Amino acid sequence: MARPSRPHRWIWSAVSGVVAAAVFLAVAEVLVPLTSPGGGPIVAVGGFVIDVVPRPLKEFAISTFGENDKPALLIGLGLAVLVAAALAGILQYVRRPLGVVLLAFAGILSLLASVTRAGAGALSWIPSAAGTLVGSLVLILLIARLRAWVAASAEPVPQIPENPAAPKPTAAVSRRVFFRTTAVIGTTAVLAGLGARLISAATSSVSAIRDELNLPAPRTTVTVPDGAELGVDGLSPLITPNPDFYRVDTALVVPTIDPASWRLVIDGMVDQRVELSLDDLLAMGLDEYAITLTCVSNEVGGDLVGNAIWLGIPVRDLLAQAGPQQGADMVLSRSVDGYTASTPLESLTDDDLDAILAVGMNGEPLPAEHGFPVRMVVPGLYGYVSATKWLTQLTVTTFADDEAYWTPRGYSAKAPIKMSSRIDTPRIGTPVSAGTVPIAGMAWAQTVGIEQVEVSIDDGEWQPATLSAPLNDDTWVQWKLEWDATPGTHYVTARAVDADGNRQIEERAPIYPNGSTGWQRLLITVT
Ligand SMILES: Nc1nc2c(c(=O)[nH]1)N[C@H]1C(S)=C(S)[C@@H](COP(=O)(O)O)O[C@H]1N2
Ligand SMILES: [Mo]
Repeated sequence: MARPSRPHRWIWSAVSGVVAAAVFLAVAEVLVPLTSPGGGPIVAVGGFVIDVVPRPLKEFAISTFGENDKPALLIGLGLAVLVAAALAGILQYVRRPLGVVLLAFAGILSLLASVTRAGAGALSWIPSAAGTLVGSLVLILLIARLRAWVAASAEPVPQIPENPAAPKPTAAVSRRVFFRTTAVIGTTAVLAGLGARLISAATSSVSAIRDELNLPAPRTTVTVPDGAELGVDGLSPLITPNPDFYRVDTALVVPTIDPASWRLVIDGMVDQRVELSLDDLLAMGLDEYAITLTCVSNEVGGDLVGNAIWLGIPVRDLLAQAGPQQGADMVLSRSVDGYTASTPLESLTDDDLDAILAVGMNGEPLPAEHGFPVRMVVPGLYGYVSATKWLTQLTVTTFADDEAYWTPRGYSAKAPIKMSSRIDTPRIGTPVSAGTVPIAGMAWAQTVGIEQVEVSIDDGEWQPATLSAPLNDDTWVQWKLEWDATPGTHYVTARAVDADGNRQIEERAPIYPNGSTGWQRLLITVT
């Protein structure tokens, strides 16, 4: 029996650290459903990271990973935990009790993230605290066993036991003890952690409740006019199906809200604080509204824009119940996860603007990722200043006194959507055959409407495109132009004009701080 060589000791101490971290997470996972239903240490730390990462990094994450930005964050976080855990094991081996100190430090960070999270309860500290305690004990135990094994390996292998009654543990025995302890604890942690996860997923009944929720029929519906779809291959549909609708938010896990206990509070500078249940809201009567939602992070030509038929109630009717007071100029809408948006009060009280609280999206209750049970949608304002999902509070206030989630992060407090147009087909990198090729796309100027879209080939004369029949001024329209494509490479550029006669801005602007501008220009190969 050889003494474990140095690399082996590094490896087994690192493994001990990883097992201790697994125990930490498993203990936390088991306790989360009992103590902090909003989510445990992983969600809290992930949420904390999302809130503190510098803006450019967040933009990089959205542009690199898109809709997968959250899985990417979780994988990154997982790798960081793995490295720190291995390090804690090695530290504990070479210099007791440094490994436990590192683990406790991580535990305190996760505890702080857990208790400061929006929606944290009085018991939210328990999973982190218990995980730290049990994880530390496991780390101490495993490293002690590893040391015993290493020490036993240093002894010469006894040929004839001098005192058979009390044999010293041999290297083989200590090795077995270490492996067995590590394997039993590691397996138990993985099974307990996964089991707790599965049970809580199976018993979280909100998706079942959502499936069964029967929303009242709308009093008025949206009529799609003839000619609203141009029927060009590769062109986005007029109404974006829910599964294809872009998703942007800071929520690492989608908040789950039981509609039976959901309340909307309207407070702040109001004559009377109002509190409504979902039934109160539904009893006000529902109507359908077609509104195109756009994200401030949408680059020229990007896909962070979608159009839905929302089922909802005008915000102005709700605000009227509370009575906004003189001097107020902003409504801070708040989500259950702490996210906030600042919307000009006048946009929400304007009789001619369909700012709504939506409960339905394209014929079904709001999908969980899109804000179930209630979200806000305001035509003409970027999502980050208007479209709060998982809504729970509307506070009437002023821009001078309050700011929303993105404001201290540098984005404008007020942000109307900028008119834009997009080429959906042909696509860059997908050559087309010479002959008649439809060029087609979408254009939007919410609240004003699109008057015209023009296309230029190889920077030549601007040609008017055919527009689809608009649903209303708050939604995008489709456009197309038949192009007599000749072999070679060609630049295709599109620009829009709104119903007020304003032309889409040519100058390129980045999404920061209040939305991109510029004309989309594609190089297309014709064969
Ligand atoms: N609670 C919450 N609501 C939110 C956000 C968020 O991060 N949290 N993001 C906003 C942004 S930036 C946009 S563009 C829209 C996107 O809505 P969608 O995900 O339904 O497309 O939601 C808005 N509402
Ligand atoms: Mo957004």
